[in-house]
Amino acid sequence: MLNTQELQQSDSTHYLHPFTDAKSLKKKGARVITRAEGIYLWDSDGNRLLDGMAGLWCVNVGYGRKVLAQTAMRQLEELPYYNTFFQTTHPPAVALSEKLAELSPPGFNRVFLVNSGSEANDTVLRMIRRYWALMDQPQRRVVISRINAYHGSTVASASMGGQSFIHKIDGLPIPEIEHIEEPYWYANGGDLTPEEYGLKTARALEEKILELGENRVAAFIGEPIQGAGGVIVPPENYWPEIQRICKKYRILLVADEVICGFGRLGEWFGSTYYHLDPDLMPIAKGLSSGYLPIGGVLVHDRVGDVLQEKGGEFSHGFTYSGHPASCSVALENLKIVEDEKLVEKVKHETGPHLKERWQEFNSHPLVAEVRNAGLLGAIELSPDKSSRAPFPEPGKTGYLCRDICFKNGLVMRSVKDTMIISPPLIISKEQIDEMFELAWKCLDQTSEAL
Ligand code: PXG
Repeated sequence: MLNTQELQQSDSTHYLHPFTDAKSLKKKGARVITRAEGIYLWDSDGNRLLDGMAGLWCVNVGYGRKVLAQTAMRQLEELPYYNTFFQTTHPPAVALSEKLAELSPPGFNRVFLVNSGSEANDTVLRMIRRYWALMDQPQRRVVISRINAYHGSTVASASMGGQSFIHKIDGLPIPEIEHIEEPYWYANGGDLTPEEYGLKTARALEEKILELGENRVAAFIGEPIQGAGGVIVPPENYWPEIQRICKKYRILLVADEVICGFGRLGEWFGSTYYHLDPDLMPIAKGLSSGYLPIGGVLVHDRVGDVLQEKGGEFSHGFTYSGHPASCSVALENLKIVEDEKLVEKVKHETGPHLKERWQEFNSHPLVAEVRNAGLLGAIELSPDKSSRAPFPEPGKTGYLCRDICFKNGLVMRSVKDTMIISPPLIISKEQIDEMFELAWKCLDQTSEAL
């Protein structure tokens, strides 16, 4: 086995990292993670880290689940691969689809399986357009999304995403994708109350629909809580108003459940948490807790019946759609979530405990706002608590704090100057306390360093 330095050397020579400045990484050398157990990671020098991000918002059942490894092994021995194209199926794809129909809100009886959240959202775009073509309204092609949304990194999903630094690179978005203001009261709400701002940002959807012409609009897409954008918990009245507008203009509502799905908010779906009635729900991450890549689009009967009954081929799919090993592992992962009552645990035990502890950050001099829901949390850092003022160099303090967290054995991510967490759903109350105390210490050290 190579030592840390050799690994870093080889890594920077041969491996191009996602969302990374390769030049600066070459100077520093990548952090090398070698093993994990429960909510903890270990690096190649033996340092332990509390993983406050569950990998990338995905390792919901925690690390080291032997049963998931054994399930993959058994499936790989029995049927390592077969496709689900050309009128073929296999037991793992059938079993997982049936299970997802059982766990999903009423009316969601079908799923289209893919390998990631990005593929799920590309599928969403094509499915929406196929639906409207079958409904004899092919001119309904525009999808409305939000500034600072994250829906993936493929061309279509990045177009639906609303991060301008991503769009700039490639001349995105592709045509017929529009963006409206996000419900980010802390950063953009100014003197409005959160409720006034919630209504304003939701009404932006109606304005956009009227501007485009209602018969051109196919769908609205949003994450129940924006994750990568900075754990943006919308004002209470935001989603009810969005839902009302979608129903009024009969446009499809797509709830991107890639992060919020499978218990993150103490419900099986973020849509349930917000009492939404979506038409499509892209899923990934917590579906398999990241043990193998898999995603999907959950389809409400309102859309699924049309796709099935009207006939004709949906010319879309991936070699590994419904991969047998991924399906088997996802199914076993969902069994763990059910058997260990992880969704209920987040709702009644760890979610409320995190909320209580997280509120304490309000008294920290560097913190201007805290937000949380279920096992998602955000801390807004500011040089002036009372005015919610940004730092003169946005993002620098967040980076500083993130590096201090790593040094202290905590993975807490920064999005500009917002610190965010999304720990594994197995985290205990005592471990939440440990995470909180570590985070507090890191905020203190950040203050001192400033
Ligand atoms: N939708 C949402 C809401 C996501 O958060 C995707 C789709 C795309 O999923 P895939 O599996 O294609 O990555 C995501 C992914 C970050 C970060 O830095 C977030 C994601 C991925 C990578 C990094 O917060 N979210």
